[in-house]
Amino acid sequence: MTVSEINIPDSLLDRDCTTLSRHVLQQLNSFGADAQDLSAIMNRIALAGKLIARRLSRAGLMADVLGFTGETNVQGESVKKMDVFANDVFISVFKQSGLVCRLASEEMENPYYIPENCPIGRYTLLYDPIDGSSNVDINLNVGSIFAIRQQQGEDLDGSASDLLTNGDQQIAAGYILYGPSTILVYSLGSGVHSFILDPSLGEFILAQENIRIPDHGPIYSTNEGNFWQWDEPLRDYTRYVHRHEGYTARYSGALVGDIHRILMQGGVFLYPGTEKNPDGKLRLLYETAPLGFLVEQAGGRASDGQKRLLDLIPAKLHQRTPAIIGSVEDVKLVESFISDHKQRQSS
Ligand code: P6P
Repeated sequence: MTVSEINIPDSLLDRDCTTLSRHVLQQLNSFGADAQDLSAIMNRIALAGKLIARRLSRAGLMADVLGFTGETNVQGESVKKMDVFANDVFISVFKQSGLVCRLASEEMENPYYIPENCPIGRYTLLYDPIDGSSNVDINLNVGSIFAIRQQQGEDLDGSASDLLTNGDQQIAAGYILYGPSTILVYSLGSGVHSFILDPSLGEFILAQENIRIPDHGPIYSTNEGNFWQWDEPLRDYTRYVHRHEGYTARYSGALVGDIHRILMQGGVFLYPGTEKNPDGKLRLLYETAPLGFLVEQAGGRASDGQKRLLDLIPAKLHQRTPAIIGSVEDVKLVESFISDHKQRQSS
C-alpha cells in the first residue's frame, strides 16, 4: 500500500495541522511583521503552557514541586512553589525572543524588564502564571491567564504607567486551563478559539473556533461562604437563585476553570466586593480584564456590577475589582439587583 492509498480524511489532517501559530496568522489574515510577532508571542505562551502542564502532571512524583515556599507575595498571599516555577517559565520563554520587553505578573511587585528585547520588542505580557494555586497540591484544575498589550511611549522612568489604561487596549488575551487535558483559549479581538494540547505532537491543536457563550445559563459560580460579607443586593440575588428553578451552583475556587465552565455552558461568575474589601479579590490587569475581553468576544458581558470591566482604568498595577462575568442575561440580572437597590436608597 502506497502512502497515497492510506485513507486519512483531509479534515483530520487539516485539523492536526492547524496549530496555534498558524491560526494567529489566519486570524490576522496577514504574514506581515506585526502578525508574525503576535504569532511568535502566542507560540511562546503555548511553550510556557506545555512546560507548566508537564510539571503539573508529575508534581506529585517530584521533590520541591508542591507546597509553599514560605514567602508572601505582593498580594499578601502565601506563595506556592508552583507559583514561582510558573512565573519563571513565562520569563524564560520570552528571553532572547526579541518580542516582549516587559512582563507584569501577579507574583511580581514591579514589571520585569528584558532589556535586550526592549529596543525592538514593543509588547508587554500581563499574566497570572498559576491562578488557583490552592488547587495544585490536591490535583484539581488550575490555570494561567494572559493579556498582551502594546507599549505606549518609552517608559523611561520604568514605572510602566502606560499599562494603567482600560481593557480595550489589550490586543490579545486568553487562558490555559490545566485539567484532564490542557486547553488554551484565546482571542485577538476576532472571536474566541480553543486549542487542546496533543502530547503526542507537543502542539496545541485547534479544537473549536468562534466559541459563543449562551445568552443565559443555569450556573452561578461564587463563594457563598462570603455571603454575609456581601452588600445587600448580592445577598438578594443569591436568595433569588436559591428560590427559582433552573439554577445550579458550581465553584472550584480556581477562576480559570470556573470561567471556562461559564463560557462553555452559560451562567455567571461572581466575585463581589465585601464591606472589608470593597474592590473584591481579583486583579484587573491580569485576571478580570483578560477574561472580560474573552467573554465579550464570545458574546457575553463583564462588569464590576455597575461599570463595564473593560472601561475601568486601574490606579495601580495590582488594582483589584469586583467581577460579574458571563452570559449577558445573567450578568444583567445581577446588575439589576444592584441598580434597583441604589434607586431605592436614593428615593
Ligand atoms: P476564594 C485563586 O486564589 C483566586 O485568585 C481565583 O482563582 C479564584 O476565583 C479565587 O481566588 C477564589 O477565592 O476567596 O473563593 O477562595
